[in-house]
Amino acid sequence: MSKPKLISGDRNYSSSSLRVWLLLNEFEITFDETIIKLFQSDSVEKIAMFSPSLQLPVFIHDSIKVWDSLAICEYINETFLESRAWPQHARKKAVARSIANELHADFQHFKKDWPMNCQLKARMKNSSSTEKEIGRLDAIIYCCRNNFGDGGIYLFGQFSIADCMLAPIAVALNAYGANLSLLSKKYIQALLSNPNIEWWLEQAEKEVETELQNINWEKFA
Ligand SMILES: N[C@@H](CCC(=O)N[C@@H](CS)C(=O)NCC(=O)O)C(=O)O
Repeated sequence: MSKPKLISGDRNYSSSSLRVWLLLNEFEITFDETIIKLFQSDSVEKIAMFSPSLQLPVFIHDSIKVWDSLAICEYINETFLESRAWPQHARKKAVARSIANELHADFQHFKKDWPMNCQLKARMKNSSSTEKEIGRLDAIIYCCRNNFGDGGIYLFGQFSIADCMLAPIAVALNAYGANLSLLSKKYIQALLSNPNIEWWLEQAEKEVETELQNINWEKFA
């Protein structure tokens, strides 16, 4: 099988790229990577060379191009992993897929108000809509760990695509000091101690931060 290529955004900001990158690294799939810096005057032009949606990540394998993080994770799961990236049990798998899709499609207030920025340690102001979504995120983590977490530290015990989808959200929840249940906090600490995520965060720390407008945050004293 030929070596695939991932086109991703910079480590500090590209939440969707983290999801795919994490899956590839966790399952030790060899790949080449090109990183395009987001929020620059030429970012769109550079992304357009690879991505029909004008968004990253994009995954290129043989003559196949896949975009959108969850679609890429599914492609990797089918093509490289013989479906090992979802839980094997039908009930667990059904819930894991529901969670992954929900994390991908919903939480618009949270994603806007609490965007992943690996370099920030801040206390974010909450709107009631964001607060409600954080409550739902807490419930998702709590229920998965409580009902399906046996046999490992991840949402469904063993590492799965659901953890990839949650990873950038976990970075934000942790960085911005979300009020969560103990079980959810423990999971987030375990996920953020994953060596691949630690490596990503170290790399993000080294990137030059882009001046972003409209992020309403107060640095911890
Ligand atoms: N649904 C897409 C969302 C991708 C997305 O929002 N990508 C951002 C980076 S994380 C992007 O490419 N932004 C560049 C832009 O919008 O100009 C996915 O999950 O892959």
